[in-house]
Amino acid sequence: MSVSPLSDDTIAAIATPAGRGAVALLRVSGPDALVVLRRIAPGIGDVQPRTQRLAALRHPQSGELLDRGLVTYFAAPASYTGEDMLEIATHGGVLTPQLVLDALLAAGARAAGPGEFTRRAYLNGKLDLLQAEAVADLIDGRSRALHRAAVHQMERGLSRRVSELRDAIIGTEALIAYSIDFPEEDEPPVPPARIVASATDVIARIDTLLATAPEGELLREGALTVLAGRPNSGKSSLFNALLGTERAIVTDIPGTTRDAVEASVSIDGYPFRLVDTAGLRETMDRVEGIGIEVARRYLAAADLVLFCIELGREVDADEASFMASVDAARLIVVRTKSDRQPDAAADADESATLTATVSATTGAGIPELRRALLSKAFGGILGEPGEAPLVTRERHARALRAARDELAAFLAAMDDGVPMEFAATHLRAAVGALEDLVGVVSVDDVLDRVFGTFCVGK
Ligand SMILES: Nc1nc2c(ncn2[C@@H]2O[C@H](COP(=O)(O)OP(=O)(O)OP(=O)(O)O)[C@@H](O)[C@H]2O)c(=O)[nH]1
Ligand SMILES: [Mg+2]
Repeated sequence: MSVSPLSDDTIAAIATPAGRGAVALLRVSGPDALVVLRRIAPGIGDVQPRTQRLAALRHPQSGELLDRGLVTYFAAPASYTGEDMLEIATHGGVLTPQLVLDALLAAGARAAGPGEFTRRAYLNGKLDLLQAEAVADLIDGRSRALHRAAVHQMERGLSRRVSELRDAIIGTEALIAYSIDFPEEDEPPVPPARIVASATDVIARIDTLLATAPEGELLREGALTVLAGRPNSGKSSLFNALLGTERAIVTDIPGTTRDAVEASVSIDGYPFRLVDTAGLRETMDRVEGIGIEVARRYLAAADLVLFCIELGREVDADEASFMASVDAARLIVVRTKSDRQPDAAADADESATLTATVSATTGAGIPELRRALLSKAFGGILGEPGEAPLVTRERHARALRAARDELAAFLAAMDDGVPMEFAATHLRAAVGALEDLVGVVSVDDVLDRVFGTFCVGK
């Protein structure tokens, strides 16, 4: 963990969102927290750490009474940031918290930037970088699955796993150092095969973690699931059935949906972004043509494509070529309106393509389709969040891949007969990549990226 001198200024922010509410919370952190407090609450008297005091909050210059608030003081280092901190609960609303913040600024505090409290917590060793990101995910997360992953990460699940990998590589370095120290021995004290096996094992463990990355990253935005198919094939009806509300317009007129309609839905706590689109066909209608263009753009970005074809209708050449153009891992063919064809069976599935048969009208097949969506989008990590660490950010995947590449380069160098002490520079680099990931060494631009997206007051 990095050690840095404590900040010399004192920051303040409103930590709760603006708007009507019973209570708002302001936070102050830094060496002058108590000085600032005494200027806005001159009558507060003796302030003990971790006890609350009701205080009259006043503007330090005019002395005007702004509110009565509940003040809690946390003495450094036993606080969220590791610095002297105040939490001041005032009445909510738009004006009161803002006036109290103005008073804090007039009393010598500086307005905090986004994520600055958590940044200080990180710099003071209260959190590592992965935990700080988990705080952001807890705040931003909209799905239960991301929430579970974030709680697990805040409890150091991922940090612990990465530290174990780092320790294993350092162990391999130690084996090498030991071998180099005994150059005269006939038999090397540590067989090279053992060193190779140890590095190979770490690669396998990194790969296990990396395998969660594509799905882990989907937890944040949701799996983009695009409904496509010919006009009138039942896309909007299916969209509504999956959402459980009549969101998209349904008529028997082909070409009803003109623009893409997007909605978020959670299936068993896993997030999906469902998109209903204009039916795909050749058209002279300009508006419909633009809608079809939009549909194609969504399709290019889709994580999953639900391709709708009425049950019992022959698949035509355009549909066949569309299906061939989407890779099977992303494609689910949905045979729709099954209630109209009680006797028809979906064609035998000759390809690897997954087929579902549904009726939006009766709801038949919808639970099965939801399960298919879930396992296609999140199959690799279902049930994982909260139990095993997940890679939920591109930053994590990049660092793990860098570490993996260095380990592979180490093995290749060993294979080429490069002297161990030179090959070992790759191990150092692999350790460095993992340390960047947890934030053992702090690189300013990494910090800016991590904390820049926070809200003020966190
Ligand atoms: N019986 C029955 N009719 C359905 C079902 N799903 C859709 N329909 C009917 O099929 C017609 C077209 O449905 P939509 O959902 O608007 O089809 P679409 O693919 O969105 O059509 P466009 O937006 O024009 O491309 C409507 O008359 C729906 O009532 C179903 O499961 N059963
Ligand atoms: Mg439609």
